Amino acid sequence: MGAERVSERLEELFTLGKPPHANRPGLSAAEDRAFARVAAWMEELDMRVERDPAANLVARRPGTDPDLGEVWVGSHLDTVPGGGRYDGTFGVVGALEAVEALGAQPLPRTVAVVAFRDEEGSRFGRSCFGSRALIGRLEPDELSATDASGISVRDALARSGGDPERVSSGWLDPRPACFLETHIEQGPVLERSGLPLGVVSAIVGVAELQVRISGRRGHAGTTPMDARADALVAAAELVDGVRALALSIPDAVATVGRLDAQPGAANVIAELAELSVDLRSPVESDLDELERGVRSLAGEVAERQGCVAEVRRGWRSPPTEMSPAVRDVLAKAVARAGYPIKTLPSGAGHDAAVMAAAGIPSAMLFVRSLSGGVSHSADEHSDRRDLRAAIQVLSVALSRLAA
Ligand code: HGY
Ligand code: MN
Ligand code: MN
Repeated sequence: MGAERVSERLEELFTLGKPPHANRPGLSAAEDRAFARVAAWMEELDMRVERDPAANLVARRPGTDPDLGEVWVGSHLDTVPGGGRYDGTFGVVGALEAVEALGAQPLPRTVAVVAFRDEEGSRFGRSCFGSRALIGRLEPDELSATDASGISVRDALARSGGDPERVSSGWLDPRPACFLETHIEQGPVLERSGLPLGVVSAIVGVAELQVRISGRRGHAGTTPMDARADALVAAAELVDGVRALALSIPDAVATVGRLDAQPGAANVIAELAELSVDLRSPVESDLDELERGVRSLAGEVAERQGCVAEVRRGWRSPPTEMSPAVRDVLAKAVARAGYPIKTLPSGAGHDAAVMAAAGIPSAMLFVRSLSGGVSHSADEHSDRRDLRAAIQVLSVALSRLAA
């Protein structure tokens, strides 16, 4: 029971998407398989399992007083390409374990375990699809966005059992009383501190941009160097400039994770370069400065190379404080389990930031990531004893919040 079963389940889900690492893109058949397995585990707990219009899973352990706001706990089941065993997945599988550890004690509030769809956003370019849909924050063009093979969110959502006609309206009624998410830290702080658990103070602000640089296609051999409009050269200058911009702002980070050049032939000058730019800062004004900087830089480098740049914002989540009241319940549960209380910010984005943005008091419990905190990698690893500690603390916190 407990951490042993959680580790087995994490391993089983890990193999659902072409090992040797996890590949469960949002709204994909692999993510669907993970959702089906988790739904079965929820049903084994006699929970009332529902799928909402975003194809999120919500499983309820009924409380004795249905008029009281529900306590929600959960995370996501999708992964980045080549992801690990724990990111998101532990937050759902561990939550089920924590609910089971509640036993049969009657609690006034219903406890709901939620698995959100497509938190990573790797496939369609926007993060937290499932939780944003829940709170009614999808972008106007969200359903028409397509993946690299031209499949739209609308079609993928329908295939995954969601309802494209109802997904844009939001359905946060009745509103949960609070939301808890347990997640691996994905960083080195807890490991360096020698601590198994941490309570998150705030979640970093994230802005996801897409940059499109248009140049002029030409022959690699016959086009003089001073007669080119090379989109890939402009993109290369932009990648370097984005890095320099982040280095100039304390605590900011910026990443160009994807760069596609067309036509992508060795002997043709690139006519088009498309880049993803992921910007993060714990300070809202710095996130604004980062975004302004990227926009002006894109224009400059494009002009220098005789190209044209377009910058589009995919999604933005402001820096988000966690609820002091819910954090305090978590902290007391950590202390009661005999661990020091370590508070730390999250450099990763999470569904908890979306829930908090909707005004739902939210908090996060971090589990130590080992190996320097490596994540978004098959090398992601957390110790079974730390998982056990997180499940124990989460269960105590749930029993307090549902009382
Ligand atoms: O990118 C993130 O911070 C999260 O893993 N989606
Ligand atoms: Mn992630
Ligand atoms: Mn995650």
